[in-house]
Formats: sequence, C-alpha cells, structure tokens
Amino acid sequence: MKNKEQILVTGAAGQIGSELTPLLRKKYGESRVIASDIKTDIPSELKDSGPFEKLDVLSAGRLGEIIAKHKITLIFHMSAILSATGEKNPQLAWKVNTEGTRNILEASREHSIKKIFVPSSIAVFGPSSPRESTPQETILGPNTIYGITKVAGELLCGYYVSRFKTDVRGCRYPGIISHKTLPGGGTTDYAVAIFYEAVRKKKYTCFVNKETMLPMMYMPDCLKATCDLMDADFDNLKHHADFNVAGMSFTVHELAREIQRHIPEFTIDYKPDYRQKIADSWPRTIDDSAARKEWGWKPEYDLSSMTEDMLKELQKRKEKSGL
Ligand code: AKB
Repeated sequence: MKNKEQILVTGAAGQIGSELTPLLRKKYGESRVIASDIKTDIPSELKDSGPFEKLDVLSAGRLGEIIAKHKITLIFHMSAILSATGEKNPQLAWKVNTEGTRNILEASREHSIKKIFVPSSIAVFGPSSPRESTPQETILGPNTIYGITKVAGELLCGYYVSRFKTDVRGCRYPGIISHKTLPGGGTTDYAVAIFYEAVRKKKYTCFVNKETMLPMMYMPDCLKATCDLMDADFDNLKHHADFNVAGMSFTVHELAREIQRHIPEFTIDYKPDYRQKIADSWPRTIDDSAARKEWGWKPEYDLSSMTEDMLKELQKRKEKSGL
C-alpha cells in the first residue's frame, strides 16, 4: 500500500475496527483514515484522532457520498452482526451482512476502489464440515444465519473478483480475543469475558461447556493477518475473501487452567445456553496452509503468551481506571 491511500473503515467502533483504525492511522497518517460507524457515541480517541463519519452500511447513497467526499481508495469493511445476535434477529443479520457487503462491493466497483477487505468467519463451516484441522476447501453447510451470510459474502466477493476484477480480500476470522473493546454478540465472546471476570471477580460462569474447543486468535495476530493479507500481491493469491487463518485452539477448561497459573483463586462454572449448539457446529482446529503458502501467514501468540498479556493489560486498566 502506498502512502497516498485514503482509507475507509466501516464498523470502526467495533472490537476489531477500534484497534485496526488507530493502527492504520499510525501507518498511513491520521487524516487519511476515515473511521465510520452506525453508532456516534464512539470512544473519543477514535473520534479525535482523525475524521469520523456516521454510516449505516445499508445506505448505499451515504456510502457513495463518503467515498466521494474523502476520495477513498481502500476499504476495510468491518461492520457485521455476529452469530449470537444473528440468531436473535436473523432478518437484521441477513440485511446488514449481505446487503451491507453488496453495497461495499457495488460502491467499490462504481468508484474504482483499489482494494477492499471483507472479513469472513469460521462460522462458514457447519455440522457436516470436518471439525479437526478443517481444510480450506471442504463442505461448508453452516446452520446459523451468520454463517449463511458469511458464505453468501464469500461467494459474492468471488463473483466480483471474476466478473468485475474487483480486488477483494478477506480471511475467515476465528474468535478474536482482545482487551480494549468488548466483542458484541458472538459465540466466542466467552474467551474474552472470562478474562474480564477473572480480573474483576476471580470467577466466571461460562455459557458453553468445559470441553468446548474453538479456533481463537489474539488481537495483535488478527491485525497482522488483516494488514498482511491487504498488503499481499494480488497476483499471488489463488483464494480471495475466504482464507482460513489459525491462531490457537483450546478447550474452556484449558483456558481456565492457564488463567489459574496467574490467578490461583480463579474458579469457573458452566451454564451452557443456546450458544452451545452454535459452538458445536464449528471447527475445533483449522488448517490454514493456503494462507501460509499464498501470503506468508504465521501467528505469533499461543495460549500461554496471549493469557499472560491479556491479564497484564486488564490488571493495568483495573488499577488505572477500573474495569
Ligand atoms: C462469533 O462468535 O460470532 C464471531 C466469529 C467466530 O465470527 N466471533
């Protein structure tokens, strides 16, 4: 990416957007990265450190206006309704995830945007997919509305690549663990909540059972994957918006044991709810060899280094301003 790019981030106040935006501002210049979100009550660091536009991705007109106003050349489309919220409001999830993505692709075609990043998710897999070392190419068959919208998004992106030569990239994010902004409405949210509760109360009640294992990734690796894939040479990519990327996989029980190495008094109990069924339909581990081969993907954090960093950062925040 050259330094003259003008970048739009949708969903900039969300879990990933709120960390991706400052990183891009550091890399490309504060005024060149336009944060946008449907919410306006966004953290002041985000609003004050560069341009902000209110944007509902369902409004194609407003999206076009912002692209023209800021002469946008690259888009990171981070707004989405996640799996658990999606099951509560499937109609909204369908609209935001599929029509929002279509609006981004269409606006990119109309405005000759150079590159777009459209994330997918491990939720594209379903009960009939292999659950161990889930391959890049395999049966998908998701049974959540979120997963269905992500498959539709991947297919639509593939269509734009072949039909309009749109440069669109994306990876199938696993659960993302971070300490700055809480995730909103995902099935993997327990892997973040457990840390907050461990630091706050030294106990946590988990909404999936102790043997649940899902692919996860620490935020610094998520940001690295996003930027590395965006920087990769398009001609070397055989896949586009559907790369499997793995970070780490652990059961909740293993995560709790790792936390107890730092906080021995920490206790956990389990009250599985409707999210257990979603978790049980997703992979336990992921084969990301295509990402490793095509753009050099390699994660840095494992369970132990991620846990240590999460607890250190949350403890610091608790002492400074309360959690
Ligand atoms: C969710 O749990 O819905 C997300 C995801 C895996 O895409 N974190």
